[in-house]
Amino acid sequence: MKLGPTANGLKGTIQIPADKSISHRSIMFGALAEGTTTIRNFLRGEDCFSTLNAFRALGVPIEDDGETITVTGVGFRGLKAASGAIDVGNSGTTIRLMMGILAGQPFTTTLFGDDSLAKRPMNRVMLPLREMGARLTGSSGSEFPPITVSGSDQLKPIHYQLPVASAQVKSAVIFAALQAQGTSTIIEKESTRNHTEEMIKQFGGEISCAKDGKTITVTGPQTFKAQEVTVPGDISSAAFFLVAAAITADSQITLTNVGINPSRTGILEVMTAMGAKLSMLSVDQQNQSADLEIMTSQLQATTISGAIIPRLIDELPIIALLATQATGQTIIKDAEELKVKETNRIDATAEELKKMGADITPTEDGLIINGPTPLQGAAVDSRGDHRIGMMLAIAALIAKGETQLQREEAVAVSYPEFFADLHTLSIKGGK
Ligand code: SPQ
Repeated sequence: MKLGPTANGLKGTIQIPADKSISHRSIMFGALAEGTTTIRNFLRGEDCFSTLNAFRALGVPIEDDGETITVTGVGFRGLKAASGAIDVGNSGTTIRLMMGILAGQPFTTTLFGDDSLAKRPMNRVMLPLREMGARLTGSSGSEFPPITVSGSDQLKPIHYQLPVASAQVKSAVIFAALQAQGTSTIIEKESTRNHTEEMIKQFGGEISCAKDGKTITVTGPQTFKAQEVTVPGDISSAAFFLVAAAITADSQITLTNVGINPSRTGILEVMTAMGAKLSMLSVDQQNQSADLEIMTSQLQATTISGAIIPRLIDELPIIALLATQATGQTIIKDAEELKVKETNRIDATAEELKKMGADITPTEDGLIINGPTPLQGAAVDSRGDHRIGMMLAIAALIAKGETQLQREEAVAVSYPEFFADLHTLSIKGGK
């Protein structure tokens, strides 16, 4: 796909698509609840359809009228063995959270995905689930998908200290603990997104989180009651346009209904610290959402490390682009988890942005970026990673000359309307 610089900046208002993490979990909790759950504003991205189809394969009736998803819950004891292996595509969230759910089921399931998923580490989930009594094996004895889960309806509770800061590992262990006999304690390395915990409460279950924010206690077995869920917009998708408006001249945009769960808002803190003219309007505390307004900004470099990293982990590629336009040296560290995402996002970000002239150096656990640096159009590649693809499309807006983006279709994993929204903001001045 050919992309060029914006002529007159970005203007207008768009509604950001639904949160991917919450959309996955709303199908899961709907399936595991008793009664009929309705999901409005479900993310119509490929990853979330992987979860939806996986639960259909496990015997859960799910209707989609194009607007609302209706899940007829079967409860933890109502899932049925699938007739074949389940394809979860590109979705790490689907495979890891489902491993936790399937660990407590008295049948065997095989989960597989695309070439990218086949390289993502699964020991982080398999080890605690084995300790709880489930049998899990990876491809040819490895830790990589396809993963075969032979569950047990006699799971033991666990006391588990997470070796990595990962909401997916935490969630998988929580899903297994909800089916175990007794009380499990899960201790996080750093606090990560808490959508699983929030949804347990929303669906009538119980889970407690100690004041330190890192120690979770959950007692099984539990049952859930069906709910009406409305998914807020995804701050990880909003991030691309927040950065786009901040770094392009003559821009002022508003992104409506963006989720502002505090476990996800690290990007807003970093952008504000860097000098971005960013304001939060119409805050809806009940639904944890707000409209975000942003305009062209003078940016200063910063250092990003420690506890904030899990609160902006998926935004680091687009933050790296932001840093190429900030004055001074930006240092990103403690982000080694980026190496095991859909691509090695440390290498992918550095190598692709270097092709456009950025001064960016990969390190063992992050990136060092010097700015401001003018970018030039180049032939760049999403490498099949949706977040790398969207970051490069935003880079093209400020690059001199034409950018040729390869494998742009990867954006459909989390943001199918991305190019349409980009067009709306660049050409038409908003919907
Ligand atoms: O689902 P997937 O492919 O793992 O998605 C990513 C993404 O960029 O969309 C990561 F590649 O987001 C993860 C996120 O990085 C979604 C997620 C969740 O919904 O629980 C948690 C994070 O992953 P992790 O490994 O830190 O738990």
